[in-house]
Amino acid sequence: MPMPPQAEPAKVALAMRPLGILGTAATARRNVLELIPGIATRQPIVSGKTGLRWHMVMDPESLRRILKERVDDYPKSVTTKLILNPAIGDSLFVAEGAHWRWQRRAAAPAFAQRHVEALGPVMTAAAEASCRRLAAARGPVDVFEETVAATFEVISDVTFSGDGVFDRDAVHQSIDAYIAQTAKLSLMDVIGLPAWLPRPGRLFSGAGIRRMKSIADQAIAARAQAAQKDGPPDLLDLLLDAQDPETGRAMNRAELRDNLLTFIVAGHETTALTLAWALYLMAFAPEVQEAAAAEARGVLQGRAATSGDVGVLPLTLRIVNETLRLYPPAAFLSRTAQAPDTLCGRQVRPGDTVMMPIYALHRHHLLWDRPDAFDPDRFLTTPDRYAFLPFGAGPRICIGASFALQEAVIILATLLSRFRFDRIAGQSPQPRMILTLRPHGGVWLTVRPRD
Ligand code: MNH
Repeated sequence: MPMPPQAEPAKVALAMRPLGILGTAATARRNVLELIPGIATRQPIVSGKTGLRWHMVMDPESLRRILKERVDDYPKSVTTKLILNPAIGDSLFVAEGAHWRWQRRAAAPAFAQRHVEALGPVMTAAAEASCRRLAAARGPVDVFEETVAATFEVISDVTFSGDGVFDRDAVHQSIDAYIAQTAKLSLMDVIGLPAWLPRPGRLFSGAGIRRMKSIADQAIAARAQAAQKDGPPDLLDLLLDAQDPETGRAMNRAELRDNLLTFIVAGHETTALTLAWALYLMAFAPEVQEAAAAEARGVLQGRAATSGDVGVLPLTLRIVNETLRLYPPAAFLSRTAQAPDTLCGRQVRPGDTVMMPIYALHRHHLLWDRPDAFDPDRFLTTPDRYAFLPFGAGPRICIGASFALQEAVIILATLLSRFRFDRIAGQSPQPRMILTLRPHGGVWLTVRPRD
């Protein structure tokens, strides 16, 4: 049955009036994104005080200053580190200064274009496996659950490929439990809500994390002892060989493990979300889905996509970019200012929290035409560099961006070439931020094979 057309895909109800401290706490528990004032999509900066002084910055020039020109004055927020430290130590994602720099230099070659391309077959195999699961499904499918399965397969294969000791399910469960337990409280701290307000789940048990670490440790030890392994080098091989080109320092076992876990945590749910929101948008805009399916079928002729196809699937890539604009998985980045500064004429003091609500930046009325509408063709022209920040920018830009884009295009094109995805009446995912921007309620779609 045809669905009545809807003007805009799912969006967050931004705050239309000041929330006060208790209102802020209640909202933060439900959905951190609802703390963003509606005016953040119309003004370049919004400042306030909820215990701490904070600024939400949506002005591209100021974002360039924070992320690039004065990056040392704006380290990642204290809270970001508190949340992530127990799981991933002082790895690449959270380290600062010299300790960050040498890890970045050491890890960079592993994410160079030719290595990412060499990992293509793992992504193609995951796309094939996903097609097999979808072909066997009866009735509605939560495609987010499916894309998480696919991207977790990719990330575990490229980190611990061929290691029997690596227990995928156990690691996956530990990560999920950790995120569920720690995430919601995080933003309450970022905006400086008083400590007496109850935080959900503060007293989480570290058992899951200890288990995850010990599984990774065993896999690393096994690999370090193993003789030559078959196939192209994976991320573990590359990190085992990695050295800081300037100092020659290599990673010790704990640093290796923390960084591999960082890649697993940072690299699978984000890409799964991109794919799930993209499939939701395809069901929402069937004409775009038909065009993308035609593109994929023309290029692939029945086979699954490979890294070599990414350059000849331009509509698929535009869809991925437009999905990252409307539903950026990292919807909210934050920093703690170290030095006095002026942003958009506002005074910033040391200790102020500087938030970059990527969700609001990507739907800003001064930067985008019809910002809430789904229109992949807006990416026929390149947007302002600092108006589109799904992967951040500057020296701390996502190290896995081209890995993620290649993976998303390979899996999306393969799925669209073989299946049609349709909405189900009454089912619409709500974007909610729990560390990442997730579809609350899942993305339930009907999935039908194409002849
Ligand atoms: Mn990723 C940093 C988004 C996929 C590993 N990632 C970042 C940042 C954003 C981001 C935004 C910068 C955060 C900040 O400045 O505060 N990452 C994404 C998105 C996807 C993604 C939207 C998928 C889509 N990321 C991946 C993949 C990997 C990965 C895949 C690895 C396999 N990301 C990282 C690491 C960092 C990072 C590591 C930290 C880099 C640094 O600080 O030097």
